[in-house]
Amino acid sequence: MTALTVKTTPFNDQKPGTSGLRKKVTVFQQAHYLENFVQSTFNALDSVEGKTLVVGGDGRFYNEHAVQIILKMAAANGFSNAIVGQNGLLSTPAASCIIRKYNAFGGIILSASHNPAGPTEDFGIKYNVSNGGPAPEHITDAIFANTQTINRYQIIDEDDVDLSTIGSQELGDMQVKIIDPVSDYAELMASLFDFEAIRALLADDSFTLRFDAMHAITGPYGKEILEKELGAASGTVINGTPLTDFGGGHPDPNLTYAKELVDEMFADNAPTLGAASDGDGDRNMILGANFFVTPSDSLAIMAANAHLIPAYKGGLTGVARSMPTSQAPDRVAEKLGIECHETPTGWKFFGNLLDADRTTLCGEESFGNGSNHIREKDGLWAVLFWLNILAERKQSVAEIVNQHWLEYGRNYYTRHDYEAIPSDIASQLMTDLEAKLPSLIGQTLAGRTVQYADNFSYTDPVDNSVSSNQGLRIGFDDGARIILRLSGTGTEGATLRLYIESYEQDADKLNQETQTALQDLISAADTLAEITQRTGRAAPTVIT
Ligand code: VG1
Ligand code: CO
Repeated sequence: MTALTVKTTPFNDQKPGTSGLRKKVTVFQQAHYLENFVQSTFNALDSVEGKTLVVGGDGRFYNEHAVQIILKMAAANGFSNAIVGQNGLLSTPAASCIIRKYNAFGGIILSASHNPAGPTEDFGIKYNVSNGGPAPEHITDAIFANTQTINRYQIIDEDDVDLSTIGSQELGDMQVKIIDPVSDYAELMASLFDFEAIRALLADDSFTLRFDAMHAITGPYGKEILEKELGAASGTVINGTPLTDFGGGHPDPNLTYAKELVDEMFADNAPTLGAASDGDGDRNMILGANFFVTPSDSLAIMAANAHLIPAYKGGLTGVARSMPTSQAPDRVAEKLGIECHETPTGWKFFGNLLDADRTTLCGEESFGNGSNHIREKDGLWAVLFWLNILAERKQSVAEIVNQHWLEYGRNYYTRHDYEAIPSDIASQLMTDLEAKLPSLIGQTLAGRTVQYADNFSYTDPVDNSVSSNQGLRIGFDDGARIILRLSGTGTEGATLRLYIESYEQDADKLNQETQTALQDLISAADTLAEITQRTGRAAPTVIT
C-alpha cells in the first residue's frame, strides 16, 4: 500500500453548521477542500486505527467521487474496515441504522439534504458517531479547529473501489464491504411496526397511498418497503428513481416544493394518505385527502397514539422537540405524565436524551420526526408510523387530527423563511432585535402580554454542556410565541426564519386558515424586527 502525505493549507470556511458542512459543489471541487475536511474530521476523533467506518450519501452530484476519496483517506488513516452502500448510496436514517447495527466507530454521510443538487448546486458532508447520530458540538468544534490549522492529509494511491458490486474488496490494508443500501433498514422497520395490519390496510380498495420520493434517495427504500413488502400498488411511489440533480427540483417535502404531490392530495378523489421525503430521506411530510398535517402536530399525534404501535406500546419515556417546534407535543407529554424536552435546532441535540432513555420520540418543525430506533430523523419511519395508526384507528387523517385538536387544543403554527438575504443585514437585524428583548417583558403585543423574551440557551441535562445563542424567542402569557433565528444549513447569504405559534382551545375556532389565525402575531413580529423594512422583501420566500 502506498500512503501519501499531501501538503495542504487551511480553508477558512469549514465550520460545520446545523447538519455538517454544506457548500456549493464548486467550493468542494477546489483542490484539497474535501480532503482537508475529511482529514480534520479524522484528526478530531480518538484513534481510528483498526476501526470501522460507514460511508454513503444521498446520490447527488459529486457523491461517488467523494466516496472514493473518503475511502482512500480512511485506508491511509488506519481504518481496518469500511461499510459502503452500493453505488455510494445510503439514506441518512439507513446510515444511522447501519452504524448501530454493525457497531461501527462512526460514519460519513454525504448530503446537503433538501438543498438542490447538480454541478452548480449544493454538496455536503457530515460525521456521525458510534451511536449513529450526528457528531455532538464538542466534536464539530474540534473538527473546525483542525480545519484552521491543517497542513497535511493522508491518502493512498490505489485504483477506485468498484462501488457497484455487493461484496468485499481490499483497498490497501482496509476491507471494503459494499452492501445493499435498503435491506438492513427495511428489516429494522419491519421490527417496529405491525406490517400485517399495514398490509391489510393497503389491500383495502378504499385506501390509497401516494409517496413522493422527489427524485432523491428514498425511491429505492419506498419501492422496496411500501410496494414490495407491504403490497402497496405499483406506482404508489412517484419520482422514485434517484437522480444526481434530483430532477432539477428542490427535494424539500413541504407545501411549496412537493407540488406534484400536494396538487394530487388537494384534488378530488385524493389518495387517503400522501407523504414525501427529502433529498437524504430524513424528513417527511404527511397529508390526508385535502388535509395537511404540520410536523409539530404530527409529533404530538404520534406521541398520543404510540401505544397502538408494537415498538412503542410499552410506553414512552419522554418526548423531545426543538425549540422552534410548536408546543403541541408538550400537551401530550403532560397528559401521559412523561418527560418533555426542548432542545436547540438540529438532530445532534437529541442524541444524549435518546442514549440516556430520557426520550423516545423526537421531532422538529422542519418536517423531521424520529425515535430511539436510530439517532437521526427518519422520513419513511414517520410514514409507516402514520400507516400503522391509520390501520388501527380506521379513520381518515383529517378525523384523527381534528379529534386531537378537540382533546388537546390546536397550536396554530407557521414558519416564514426569507432566503438569500445579505448576511450583514440579517445579523444586524438579529443583533438589534436582541437588544430590544429585555424591554419587551410585560409589554402588550398583538393583544397579549409578553412573558419572556430572550436568546435561547440550552443546558444538556445528560452531560451539562451548554449551547447558547440558539434563537431569539418572545413568549406570551397565552402560550403564543414569536421566534427568529438564522439558518445554519444555507449556502447563499443568510436565511432568516420566523416561527409563529398561537394556542387555541375554543372548539369553534379550531378550523381557521393558519395564516389568518396568526396574522396579528405575524404583523407584530414584522413591526418589531423590521423584517420588511430591512430586507426589502414584501413577502417570505417560503411559507410552511
Ligand atoms: C434546518 C432545519 C433543522 C434541521 C436541519 C437539518 O436547519 O431548520 O430543523 O435539523 O435543517 O435538516 P437550519 O439551521 O437551516 O434551520 V436536513 O433534513 O437538512 O439534514
Ligand atoms: Co434531510
